[in-house]
Amino acid sequence: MAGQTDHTLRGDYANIRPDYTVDQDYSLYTVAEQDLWKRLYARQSALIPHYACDEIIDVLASLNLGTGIPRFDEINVKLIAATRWSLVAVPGLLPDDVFFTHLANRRFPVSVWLRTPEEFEYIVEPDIFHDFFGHVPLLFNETFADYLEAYGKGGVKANGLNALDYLARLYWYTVEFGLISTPKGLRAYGAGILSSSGELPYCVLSQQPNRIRFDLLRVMQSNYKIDTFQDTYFVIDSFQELFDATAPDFTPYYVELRGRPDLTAMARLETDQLIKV
Ligand code: HBI
Ligand code: FE
Repeated sequence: MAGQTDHTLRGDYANIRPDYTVDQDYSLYTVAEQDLWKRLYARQSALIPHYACDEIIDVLASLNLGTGIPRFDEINVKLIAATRWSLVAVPGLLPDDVFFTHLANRRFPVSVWLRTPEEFEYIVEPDIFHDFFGHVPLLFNETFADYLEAYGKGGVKANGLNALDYLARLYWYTVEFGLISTPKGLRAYGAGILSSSGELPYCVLSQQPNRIRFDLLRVMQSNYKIDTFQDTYFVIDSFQELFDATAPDFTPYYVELRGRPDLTAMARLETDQLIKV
């Protein structure tokens, strides 16, 4: 999950290492939390076949996450073998520079805590269910895994160029809320969508939101909202397209963006290639 939180952070930051990682102490999860995980998993996996892209459907089937809260070290054996990424346990949201540095080293930060039953339908901050169910499957896709490493390296650089807002938008409209065109129609690949019961059908079926062909500068120019369904989704044709679009050095893009007005999440431009559902 991206987006900053203006209240005190959820999670226990008392025992973090210098890189903000902690240990996943599996014995701390209660029977009630194991049950909540299974209910969350059952709810989302019923929606996945209809609305998620095949890459996610196939990996989820292979990971068998439905039997209980996953053990990071067990998943890491498979993940490292697949794409050389690994999961690191964290207490929750990390400072941008820490987060980017992990991504730049093919480490994905996963929160160790699970939401409360009252948050079954919706949660603002990334809990272990959002991070695992939403983000982990695509880390097994080589092209997306390379994109995310390149994104992290770009983030480390952007930090110095005071361009984090632009990169946060790119993360939001791809990693968190991205859509992809497939022969079966539009499908979701963004983690914020995949872990949401309401937004997963909404993002590909509703007439309400804009759906715009992915354009890097257009994405980085666009604001977003963190606590409602999206007003706009950006649609890629392939993960390769995403990787290629973000391969060049971003410095000239930041110069170009500073000359453009920020756009609201609902904005539409004459130059937008709108996609109808
Ligand atoms: N920290 N643990 C965690 N997970 C995130 O998704 C995350 C973060 N810190 C910063 C952040 N995301 C956003 O600023 C991204 O847009 C970079
Ligand atoms: Fe996320």
